[in-house]
Amino acid sequence: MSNPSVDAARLLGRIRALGTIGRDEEGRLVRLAASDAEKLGRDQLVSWLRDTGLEVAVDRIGNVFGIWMPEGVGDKQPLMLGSHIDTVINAGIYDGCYGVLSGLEVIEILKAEGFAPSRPVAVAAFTNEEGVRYAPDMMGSLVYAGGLDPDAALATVGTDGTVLGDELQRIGYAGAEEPGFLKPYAYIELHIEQGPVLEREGIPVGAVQNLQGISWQKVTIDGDANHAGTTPISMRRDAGLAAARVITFLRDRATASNTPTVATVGCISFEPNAINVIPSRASLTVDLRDPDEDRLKQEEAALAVFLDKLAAEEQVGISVERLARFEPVTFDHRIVELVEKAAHDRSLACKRMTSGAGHDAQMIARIAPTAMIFVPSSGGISHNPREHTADEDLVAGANILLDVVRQLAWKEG
Ligand code: HGY
Ligand code: MN
Ligand code: MN
Repeated sequence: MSNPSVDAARLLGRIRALGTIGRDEEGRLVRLAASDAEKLGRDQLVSWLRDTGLEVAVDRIGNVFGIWMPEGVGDKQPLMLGSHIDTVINAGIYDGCYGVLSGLEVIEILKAEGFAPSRPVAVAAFTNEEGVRYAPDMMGSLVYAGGLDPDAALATVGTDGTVLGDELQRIGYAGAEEPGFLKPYAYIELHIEQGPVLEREGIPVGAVQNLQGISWQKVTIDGDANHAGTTPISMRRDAGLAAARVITFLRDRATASNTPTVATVGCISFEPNAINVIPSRASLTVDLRDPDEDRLKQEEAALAVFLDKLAAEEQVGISVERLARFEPVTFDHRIVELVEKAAHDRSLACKRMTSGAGHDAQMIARIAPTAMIFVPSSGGISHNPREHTADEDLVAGANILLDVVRQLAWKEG
């Protein structure tokens, strides 16, 4: 069987085209889950899925599937590819979209080449992978994998006060299928690395063997509003100061730890948020990650102890709400080895690695053998409009996905 390759122009063209959809008035890419902007992206994807002759299905949490179901294989579990097309705020154009569009491209090229699959092949775009509007992240794939009740997920209230289920109805993507309706034979996700490792080592392909644990918490600090000019420092119950101490505590601890632990305060807000008023309330989010579950638990425990101490010292009230918690995941070594072999057969260097970012693969690994393929991120930058991957790396990654899919799901036509 000849070694087909993807249609580079078609794949790159679709990535760029999807990247133009969901821009705000400042030109930023903001395709938040179940928003009007994301609806436009979903509609474009569905149009491409239909143009490729795939059956389109949408489940109750809005996960979108394009399914290739040739004659005679309908009784087999499908091989599933995919990722997500929702984005963060002011995003790059590759995160998630690259994996969905490469999955579509792989199916399209194999159909065109006349291959007869031994099983159906589906490409998925999972709802709310980013978790920016509705927590937790990877929500659509988590529900799909049975890790979160669909009705509970649909009832989630977003940072903007909207309810996910209402928004999915409103944009026309509250589907009928029960999440989990297709039980994958295996799942492979192609994604940009979003970190600096592959580029720094000059390696074009990452065979992702595991993914680190994630802990998301919202911390609310309550002090007293008071006059910025008249209130002596000794009399202040300053929620803003306390919030700043949380941020420096997390950074100092991560820096001193000599471990892969990372900590991020990505959101912070003050009330009443006035230049001459000592903040009465500070709300902040804490994102802790570590490949080792015990260490991640230790970091969570250390933060809890620090918050108690801080509350006493600053005479503030502190409450914590858990937003997401996912343990580290190890992927299927057989698929990881297929990725390595596919890279070798195309004379591409390949490195086994850990994913620092969360991905839908982390959830689907609960119900099927799963692995990921990474390609380099220029400067290790992601969740940023400067996110970039060289065209040749994008095409090489899609060809690795193509080869792994052929290994897993095809007999020659
Ligand atoms: O948070 C993450 O790692 C992913 O981008 N949702
Ligand atoms: Mn992603
Ligand atoms: Mn992301």
